[in-house]
This record gives sequence, C-alpha cells and structure tokens, in this order.
Amino acid sequence: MDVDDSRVFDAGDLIIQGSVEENLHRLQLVFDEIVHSGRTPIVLGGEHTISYGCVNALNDVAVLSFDAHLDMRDEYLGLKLSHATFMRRLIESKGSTNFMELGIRAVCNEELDFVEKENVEYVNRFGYNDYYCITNNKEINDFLSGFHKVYLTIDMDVLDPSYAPAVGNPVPEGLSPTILLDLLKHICEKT
Ligand SMILES: [Mn+2]
Repeated sequence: MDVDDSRVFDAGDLIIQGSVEENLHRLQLVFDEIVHSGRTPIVLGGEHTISYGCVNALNDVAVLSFDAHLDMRDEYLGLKLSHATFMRRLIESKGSTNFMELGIRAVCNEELDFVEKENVEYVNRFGYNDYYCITNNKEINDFLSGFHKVYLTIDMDVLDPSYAPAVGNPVPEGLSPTILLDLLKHICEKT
C-alpha cells in the first residue's frame, strides 16, 4: 500500500500535565471519544503505562499484549501504578478473562502467584515450533474466538534485543520482527 492513500489522521500529542493518574484519565477521555466517533485509535507512547488509560475506555474487548514482561507486580519503586504494575491494576478492576500476554520471558514470583490466582493466560516463548502451533490452532485462536474486537499493545522489548536493543529492560530470546509481523497479520485476519 501507499501510505499517502491511507486515511490516517495525526491528532497530535496528548497534553501531559499533572500526576500520572490525571494524564491517564485524560488519555482515557480522548481514547473514548475517538472510539465513539467510529474511528480506530492508534496510540504511540514511550511508556507502557499508557495502556492503562486506553484499556479503561473499552469494554468487551480482548486485550492482547506483546511484552517480555507481565507488568503485574503489586508495586514498583513505591508506585502502585507504573509500567511494571498496570496490567495487574487492569485485571483487578476488569477480571482476567479479556487479557492475554504473549512473548513473556522475564517474570518474578509475585507475578506468577497473581497469574495463577487470577488464571491469566500467557504464552512464555515463541520458538519455531510454538509459533506454528499458535498460528494454526492453539491459544491465540481460542482466546480470540470469544471477541469481536481486540486492543493490541506492543512493548518493543517483546522483540529480541538484537533487533530492538534500546529498551528499558531488554531480555534475550525475544521474537524476531518476522514472527511478530506474521502473528499480527494472523490476529488481524481473525478479528
Ligand atoms: Mn516489557
């Protein structure tokens, strides 16, 4: 496709002012307005916490997160709401059935306890064989079959550090861009 032909509108930057909570609430309001106008929002951050504002504007939507980390700590550096905790906060308020995390390969015990208690679905690796299992018939297909819409979020650290080294917490054995793009194509075709 030619990008010039795409119907993309750049709405500019969200005004960032005040506390993290205030900014996330403002993002939620803007996101809600875009969704209700019938458009498809695309949000670019530099910080994964923004997903908290976006997902809070949505109901009955599958949330698929590509990330090396679960982001399900109870608190991080004294903060209850941060890039390391926001998924836990979302699941606490919305329940775990709408959430699936993919590419996970660095976790801590408190996150594993939470995942087990809340029955959160996640896929820890995408080896060559796993990848073909998943695109053919397994976890992603089963998960998506219950939903008409998907909120997709990608933390760049889901990619292997050899492709995306400039992330905050790089973890070896990540996805290649080819596998990520194939998975995204598959997800788009399923929804
Ligand atoms: Mn991450």
